[in-house]
Amino acid sequence: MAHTLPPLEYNYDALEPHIDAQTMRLHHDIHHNGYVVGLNNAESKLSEARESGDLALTKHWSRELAFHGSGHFLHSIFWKNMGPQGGGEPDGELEKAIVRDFGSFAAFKAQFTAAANQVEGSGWAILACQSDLNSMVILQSEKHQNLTQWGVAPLLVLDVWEHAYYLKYQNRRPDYVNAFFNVINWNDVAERFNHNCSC
Ligand code: MN3
Repeated sequence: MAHTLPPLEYNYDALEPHIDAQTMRLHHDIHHNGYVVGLNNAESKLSEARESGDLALTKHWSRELAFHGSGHFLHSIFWKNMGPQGGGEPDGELEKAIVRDFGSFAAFKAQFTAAANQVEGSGWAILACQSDLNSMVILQSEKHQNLTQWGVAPLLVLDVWEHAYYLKYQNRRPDYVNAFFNVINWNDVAERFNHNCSC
């Protein structure tokens, strides 16, 4: 079944001044849509290969499947992780788990910020729960699919590809990362935590 671009649940300018409308429009409508098209294409090519029995390009299409699939799934979370009423700090069970696993919200924020700022090239900072450990972990990914652990469920993801911030922030990725904390929709993060984490 073909994947489709999920609509933004707020206006392009809803995250101003932290993330500008032009960046949101290009990022969602063009970049994210590119991953949806790429994922559908990879799935279709693999389906054709199974039918024909010609599996010579399986490595190529598996790489495409991982890259575009991870791009699609991470962006789908990213848009919902943000909102016009965002910012502040989490509460409830999510807050307790953050304090348990990282020491304090401030310590979590410092590590997540460093992870985002130190991604080499294009990638993401990711707060995830690791079901095998019953705990949360902060990961980096390069591109969309490299450097992950198996078994994690992403809860909070921050895109640090240049397309996510360059129009407004140019080379100042740390300013963009700081601004992201003003638009985090902690309710969405808490819902993912309650749904995915047994920890
Ligand atoms: Mn992106």
